[in-house]
Amino acid sequence: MIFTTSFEKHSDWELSLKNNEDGGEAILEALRSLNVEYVISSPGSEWPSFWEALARQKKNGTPGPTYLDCGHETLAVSMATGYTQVTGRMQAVLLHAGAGLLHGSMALYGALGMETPMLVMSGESIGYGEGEFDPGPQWYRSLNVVGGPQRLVEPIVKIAIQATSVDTLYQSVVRTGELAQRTPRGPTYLCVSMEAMLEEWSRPESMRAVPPPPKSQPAAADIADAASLLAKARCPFILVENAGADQAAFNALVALAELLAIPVLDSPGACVANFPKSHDLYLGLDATPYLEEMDFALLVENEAPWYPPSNSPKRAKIVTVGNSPLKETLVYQVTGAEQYLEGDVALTLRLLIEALRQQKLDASAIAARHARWKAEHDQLRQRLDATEQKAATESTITVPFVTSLLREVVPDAVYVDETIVHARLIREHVNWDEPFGFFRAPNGLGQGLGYALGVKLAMPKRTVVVTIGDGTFLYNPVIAALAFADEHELPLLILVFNNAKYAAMQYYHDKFYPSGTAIAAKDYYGVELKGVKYEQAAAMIDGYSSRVETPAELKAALNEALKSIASGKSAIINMIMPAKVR
Ligand SMILES: Cc1ncc(C[n+]2csc(CCOP(=O)(O)OP(=O)(O)O)c2C)c(N)n1
Ligand SMILES: [Mg+2]
Repeated sequence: MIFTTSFEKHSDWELSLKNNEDGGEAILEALRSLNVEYVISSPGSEWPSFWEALARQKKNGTPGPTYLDCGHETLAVSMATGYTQVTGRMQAVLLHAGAGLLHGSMALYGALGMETPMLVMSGESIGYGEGEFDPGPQWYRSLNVVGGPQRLVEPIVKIAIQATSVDTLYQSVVRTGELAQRTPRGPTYLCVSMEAMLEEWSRPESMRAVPPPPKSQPAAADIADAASLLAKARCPFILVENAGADQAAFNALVALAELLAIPVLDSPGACVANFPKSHDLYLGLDATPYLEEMDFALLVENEAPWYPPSNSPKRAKIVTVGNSPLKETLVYQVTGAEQYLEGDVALTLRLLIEALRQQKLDASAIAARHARWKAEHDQLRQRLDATEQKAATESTITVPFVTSLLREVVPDAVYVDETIVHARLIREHVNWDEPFGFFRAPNGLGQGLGYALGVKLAMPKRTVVVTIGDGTFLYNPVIAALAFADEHELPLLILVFNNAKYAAMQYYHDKFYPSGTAIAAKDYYGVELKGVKYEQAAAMIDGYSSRVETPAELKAALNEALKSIASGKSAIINMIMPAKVR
């Protein structure tokens, strides 16, 4: 029993609390100053003063952030990541003490890797009920964290700090939020004491509107150097991983590619849509065939372009464009870059375009290059089309079949992918010509549904299709995600790619032990999945559910699922897939 009689007891101190503005108001005011739109929370007993401030906000009609409760911290954090990935705008996440931080930690680490700005807070008690203020015995008996909760998240956030006085609360929240938005962006954590939150707050005389973080750009001389080399290159390539979540960067990349007829390769790990797939210069995911010939590689927000890491193009001049290309989150990183153009991607690319326009460009060489890569692009397209046509004639459900059907039935789809062995085929076959058509969930299984809800929150009119492995579905907070989707009318169309196994585990076991005992005896560990009726989770929220075993059934199921989505109810289709990836 954590709570005791203190539930009943109201001390004189508590009774003396009036409707004064306190630390809860200081936090809310700071979030207003930071232009936070959503406070995404997984609640805890430290937050009553913040909730009081929210209740006052509503009662007084004061503009300010909208509060959203989630039943799981992974959901709260990954939802904030998804929302910010689309909008570019930092949000706040309120968790509970140390426990909530630990539950949310995988998603926080995901946000750090994706450089998603996020202001994270949770509380502590510093008096443990010894003075007049009774925070509740749970803060003494079970929520004690030696060194403070910030210690638990220090390695997975940019900075983890503490505010223990109401007098420093407003500025501490503002500063922690500003720090999250500075390069490299990422989650920042502030521990707030309950004693500070319940103390009366005197508003600072002046509260500044917090300026947006400035954008930086490379020096003109560096741009000029890179432009002159690029103009002379005979076989330049652009390799991009994570630039397309900014419309301006997406547009600038197209403009640069077109100016010189530079083909564009997406990274196999790209987590956003970076370049129009139907563009003549789009060449897919595989850089290997071009490494020999490449004489200039422009890496755009591309942190790990080659694999193995030293397998870089040996004749190419490698130039990196990105906000912070040397990643503090990687133990080992080899890009081969000889020049860094560090700064905002859209600004940098536009500067490069301007500088190139000053150069004498060889129009006939550019036209020839365009023709060559267009032919290569057309071949890629034909290969993909042929695979889809063949898939339509088969008796099992395959990725090319699913993606081509989705294109027809759900033309406005935004994809959030959290599959494993199917991921590469999905990336190849899903088409987009605009940014925000495709997202890969952050690393660490279990974030896909939360991330998708964040994307849906940012683009409520689009149909968000989650493609997810059967094993990965197990790792997600499915109940909490469906409940949230239902409460806030943010329905998801969830497609479970069910191969009845953790196929990735089997793949590596077979690769390392091709003549081993497991393969011979068919005795695998960490592989088989019994496969419960995943689709029936939708029944909890009266959503649509279907188990689909043959290609012929899928179209009708998708259409029913769309009706469910139109009425605000999520839908789950459990697609039975062959064991072999196709
Ligand atoms: C939190 C977490 N735990 C474990 C893993 C290891 N892991 C990577 S892929 C995978 C299997 C996922 O299974 P499924 O979604 O069915 O995809 P499949 O391998 O069948 O394509 C596991 C367990 C991980 N990446 N993250
Ligand atoms: Mg599987």
